[in-house]
Amino acid sequence: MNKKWWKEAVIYQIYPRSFKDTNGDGVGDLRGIIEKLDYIKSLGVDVIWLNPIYASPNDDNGYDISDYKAIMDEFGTMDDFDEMLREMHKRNIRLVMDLVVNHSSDEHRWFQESRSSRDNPYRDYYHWWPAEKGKPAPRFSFFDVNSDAWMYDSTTNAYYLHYFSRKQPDLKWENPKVRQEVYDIMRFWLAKGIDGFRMDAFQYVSKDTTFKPLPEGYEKDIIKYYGMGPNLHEYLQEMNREVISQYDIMTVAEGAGSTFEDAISLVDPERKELDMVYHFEGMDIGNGLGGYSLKEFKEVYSRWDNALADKGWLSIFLANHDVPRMVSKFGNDGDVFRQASSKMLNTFILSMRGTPYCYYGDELGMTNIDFDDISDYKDISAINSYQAAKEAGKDMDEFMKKLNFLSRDNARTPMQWDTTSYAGFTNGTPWLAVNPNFKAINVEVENNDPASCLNYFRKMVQLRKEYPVFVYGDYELLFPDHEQVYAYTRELDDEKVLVLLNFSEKPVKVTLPANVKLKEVMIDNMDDDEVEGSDVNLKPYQAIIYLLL
Ligand code: TEU
Ligand code: CA
Repeated sequence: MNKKWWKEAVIYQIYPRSFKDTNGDGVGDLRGIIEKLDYIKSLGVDVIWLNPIYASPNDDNGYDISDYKAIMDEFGTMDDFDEMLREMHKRNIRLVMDLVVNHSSDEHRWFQESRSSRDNPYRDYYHWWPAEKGKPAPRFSFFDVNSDAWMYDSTTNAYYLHYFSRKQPDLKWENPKVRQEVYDIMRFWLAKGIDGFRMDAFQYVSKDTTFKPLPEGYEKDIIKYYGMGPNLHEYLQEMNREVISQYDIMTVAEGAGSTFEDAISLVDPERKELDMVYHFEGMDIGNGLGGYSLKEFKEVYSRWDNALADKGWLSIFLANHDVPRMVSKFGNDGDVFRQASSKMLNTFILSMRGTPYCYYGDELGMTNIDFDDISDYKDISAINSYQAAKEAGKDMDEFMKKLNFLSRDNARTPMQWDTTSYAGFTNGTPWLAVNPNFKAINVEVENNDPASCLNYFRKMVQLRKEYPVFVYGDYELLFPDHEQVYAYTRELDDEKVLVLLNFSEKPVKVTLPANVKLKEVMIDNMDDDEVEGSDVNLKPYQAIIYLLL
């Protein structure tokens, strides 16, 4: 058992635009985060991961960076940043920043130079395809209306590559100067004392620069064709040698390739690359509108746990800024079951092997928002996919239903602090609508209610901290075919616990195997466990953890 602080940590993810606005412009800011640090500390979490706060024209809310060493004006100043970091460290909270270097903004100085002439010294910082060679073979773009990742630029009669929006040109990692620029950016923030990086879209940075045609249907398996390019490991090992290994930091890759071998290769400590990965398989479950299968959910989490049991480390999360709210997707956000199911899901996240991530607001049981008009949405991916669906003559009712459920804006609505206007997020007009349910779901109300989602979350974090079995213990799945209950044990030395989670709105009885002997309840989201011999009766969405004999 290889102990590490980042394995024992609980991470709290903040989408800064939506957390707390202190100057009335409707946009969250760094001073807002400073103001709320005592609240964050009260959750018991150890690390904050901040979505990008660098200078950006905000085509993709900060994931399009025009200056990696400056703070976005709307978010504050470098002095605010320095103060924020100091205040975090004072409270023993570490800071992990987003490192977005698969692409920059087209407004970054490098790109401005690069596009200005074919012999500019920065030309080779990006991928250019001279038009006299003909149109490059098609490449799918995540955010482009035309789904075309090659954008024609008349200044030099050439196409540039952008996997994301056309304002996010891909950096050319094959150029060693680009890599040195990235290391320089990393050192700049590390010198300030930050504690790690979340590496955005990192699996895509290395490319086969011949850009040959891809087989038909490749876009259905994009990670296989775009991910884990030929030199990725070489770049990571270089980055580790030159930067990462010089500091006591954590590094987490967004995306894990398309096989377990890929995932392990990124985080096998012997290879000296990164510390942990997160995969999309768990998050992609239930992306249809018909709900999801618990059996599949259990199978996916168990398979990933097994694959990384001996080497490497996983991130455990059910939500982030790119997907729906956890309780709306995997729980039940109706009035009756919202609280129970949200506590149940947090019990899951905080009792699995891997580092748990709590997305801001999920400690309160915040839900999806119900937008019905395209003008309500702010996310470039929503707006462009709407445009594309319309042009393709798709069924727009169906499209809007899907968007309503899956849109990234669902998870980006302002944090709900109290019952005053706009949930206490701002004195001005919020950049994105506040969820109308804020009067019931907010920090102030939940602080005062011992049975709230918030207070349960705090209790569950404390439990994880108290018992290392939750961090390091072996995981074993029980009843793999059960369609309502997710049950597993965690075991470390002579400590063994049983986690029972009813994922359904129906009561259910589980009969424990003869070798599982209950000692005592460690936590129960209903404070009411019902045991008869070897049977445990679970209420709808009940979550109980038992210490075993
Ligand atoms: O997202 C990248 C990402 O998650 C997807 O493109 C992913 O590769 C795809 O869904 C696989 O199915 C990151 C950020 O999280 C996101 O907010 C940014 O918009 C994006 O990068 C661009 O920087
Ligand atoms: Ca503000």
